[in-house]
Formats: sequence, C-alpha cells, structure tokens
Amino acid sequence: MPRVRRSVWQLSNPSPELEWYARAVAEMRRRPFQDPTSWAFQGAVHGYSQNRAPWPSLVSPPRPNFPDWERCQHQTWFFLPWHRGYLAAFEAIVASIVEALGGPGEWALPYWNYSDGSANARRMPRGFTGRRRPDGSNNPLWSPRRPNFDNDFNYQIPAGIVDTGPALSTPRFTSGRTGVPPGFGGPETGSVHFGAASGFANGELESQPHNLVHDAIGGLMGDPNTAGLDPIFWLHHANVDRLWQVWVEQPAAAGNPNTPMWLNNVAFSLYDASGMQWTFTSSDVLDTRTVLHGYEYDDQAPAAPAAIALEAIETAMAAEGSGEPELIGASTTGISLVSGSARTTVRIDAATLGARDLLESVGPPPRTYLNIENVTGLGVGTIYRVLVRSPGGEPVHTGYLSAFGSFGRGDLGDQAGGGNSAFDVTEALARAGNVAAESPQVDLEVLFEQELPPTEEEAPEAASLEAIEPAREPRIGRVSLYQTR
Ligand SMILES: [Cu+2]
Repeated sequence: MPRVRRSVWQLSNPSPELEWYARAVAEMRRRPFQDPTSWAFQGAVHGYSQNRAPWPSLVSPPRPNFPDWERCQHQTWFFLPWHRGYLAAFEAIVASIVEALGGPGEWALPYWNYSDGSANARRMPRGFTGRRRPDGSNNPLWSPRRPNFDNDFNYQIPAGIVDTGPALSTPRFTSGRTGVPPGFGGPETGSVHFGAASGFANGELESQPHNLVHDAIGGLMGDPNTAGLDPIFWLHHANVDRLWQVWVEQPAAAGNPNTPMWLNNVAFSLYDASGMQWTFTSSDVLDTRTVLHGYEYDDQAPAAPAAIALEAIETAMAAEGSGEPELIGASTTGISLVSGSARTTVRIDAATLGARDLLESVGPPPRTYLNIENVTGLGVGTIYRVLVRSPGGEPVHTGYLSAFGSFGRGDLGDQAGGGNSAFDVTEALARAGNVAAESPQVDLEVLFEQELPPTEEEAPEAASLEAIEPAREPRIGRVSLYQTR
C-alpha cells in the first residue's frame, strides 16, 4: 500500500504526523551539513549561498559546494519531476528517522492546500507558528523569518495569490512558442538550475500558486537559496506536486510530455534514507505509487467542474493551433520599480486590436499575451500586481509578477540577463474596454504595483536576512504584446 499524504488543515489537533515531523526535523538539524540526511544538506540540494543568512552559521568554515548542492530545477519543464523526486527522497529520510525514534511506519508528508476555500486554508498551518511549544521547548517547525506571519498572527495569504484556476486551466504541459506563456509545466529546456539566467519563464503552476506562495511566506521561503530550510517548504511543495496530479487527471488536459527529451534523457541524483545516491528521470516519477516507497494524495480528483472551464481549455487549444504569435507592440525604454510602482505604455495599431472582432466569425479568436522581459533585482519575497489600462479606461488586473527563483538578487542576479514572465491578457483587454476607433494607434498602459511585502514595519529577524548583500535596483527590460492570428 502506498503511503497517503493528507491535507494538513484536516489533521487532528495535535496531530501525530506533525509531532513526528517536528522530532525528525530536530534530529536532522543535529546532523552535520556533510551528511546527506541532514537538514542543511537537504536545504542546500535546493539552493545554497554563503552570502545568505543563515548559511554562514550552518556551513562553516565556508567551502565550495558539494556537486549535489544547488540542483533545484526552475523555469524549466523539469520543475515538477525534479521536485517530485526531491520530496520523495526527503519524505523517505524523515520516515526512516520517525521509525528509528519509535514512531509509526509509513509516515507521509502532509500537504498545505491553501486554495480549498476553507476557513483556515490561507493561514500558516497549526504547529508551524510559535517559537515555543506549549511545554516551553523550542518548536522545530517554527521558522524565524516569515515576516508576514510574524507581524500578524492572523495573516492570511491574499486570496488572489492562491488561485489555482490559471494553472489548472492551461491545456498543455509546455508551449514551445515565443511570446506565449510556457504551459502548465514549464518551457522545454535541458537541465537548468535557474532558467531565468537564460531568459526562460516559469510554467503556469510554478508561477501561481508556487512562486507567489513562496513570496507571501517570505523570509527563508522567499529565496530559493534558503527555502528548503523552512519546514513549511515541504508541505507547500507537496501541494504543488498534488496539483500536478490534479491537472494530469483532468480529461481536457493534454497530459505529460511524451518525448524522450523530457521522459528519459535528463537524469537527476538525490539521496535516499540511507544516504545512498538515487538517480531518476521524469519517467521514473510519473506514477506516484512507485516513486521510492510510493505515495498517494487523499484528494487528487480533478477539480470541480465549476473551477475548470473545459470550454476555455478548448478555446485556448484552438487558438494555439493557429500559428506562431506575432509581436504587435513593445515599450521603448526600461522600467525601474524602485519606488514600488511603475507604469509604461505599449503603442499598438488600433487595427490590430480591432481585428479581434472581425476574425471572431472566421476561426478561433486571436489571443493576446503580455510579456515582461529581462526582469532583474526584484528582491526577496516580492510580488507586483500587473494591470493593463486602455486610454480613458480603468486598470484591469492581469496577473502577478513574482521575485521567487527568477528575479532575485545576489548570486542569481549577477549571472542573470533577467527572467521573463508571460500572461494571457485576452480577457483582461476585453474588460479594459474598446479602444477609440478614430485614432490609428493606441497607447495601452501597463501598470505595476507592489503587493508584497506589506508596507508595515518588518520583523527584526527579517531585517537581518537582508543585511549581507546590497539590494539591486528592481528593473524590467521591456514589456511587449504578442498576438496569435
Ligand atoms: Cu518552491
């Protein structure tokens, strides 16, 4: 029987699952960083930087990386399979420690479903808040650097950020086309630690809710080089992994890639519970019941019909089949976000926008995509709301720009030409209103407004996290619009 991963907010209170997790985390923290089953080693497999707290206190004296450190896959179609293997290996390590400590066999990682609409869903799960436990001992599941949750015990992740609709209604795993969002799972690449360095964009699930939840938690979770050190990381990623399963099981989804390039040609190495190297490819992790010890989720049914518009998927697939998208306009200068908000204009031929209505009767309506290119230096745990406005109209929300894993500063920023982000803005433009037909050209406004971190004072621990490196100016290279014909 595969073990069962359960929803953390539906566990009993107190729950044996979290109690054993806490004890195992404490045990892993006692192990030296050179030990693959230690807390520091597991965190470093995802990301590591001697320039980021708390690494200098965990890895001392500073030394070059182990070859197996800094392996996490982002802005690539290996994001989902790599993290699935990473979670399974971590779960195996925790489970074996739980057993060794006298706990039950078959311990499984709970998942944090922040999107199910229940009363507590968007709050930090019970057991992860509070520096001390009721008996006065240190709480191993607490992390000292979650600014939003530290400042306000009742903090909830903003609802828009945990919306899984955009990801789950994406028809294809990867798109493979310029100017178009790269699909549910991410762009076609080789093995890349951070694709943003090469200008790749996040897949839909990686963007939202994955990246945005990292940002909303902030602190260690806000930076891929420290994220694995926060115990909540693993419950967040279990939910992301579950959402992959939910997407795959939707009848209208195109399913996982079936090319050997994704299935078999790129292998990854991790460590199992005994500290032995474990090598796997995507094809090894497609059936969750056979990944290492095997697991299932207590709820991996396709989302309710109301949440997933099958017609929208069909429309999108029809539009996708209609050829390469065309660049229809772009901003002419770079954009600084240093003040927390910014705006730019993209000049477009009115005829291009108007063509939408004409073509509707002939074939699938064209779709329009907003691309945000060469983004650098956004900082740790930052989110910008992205809006569009037609002349004389009201701003319409189109999506969020996240700093996580792509546009951070420091180690990444130094090598990165900058990350890209792309949104389907067809519906947003329709809502932004029809554009005056008299003028041959239209200046469409694109606005950026900082959503996170909140403007209130940050916890002192959060401030210490920032101290090691100077901030880089947050910048966007260019904003462009592409349209299918
Ligand atoms: Cu993550």
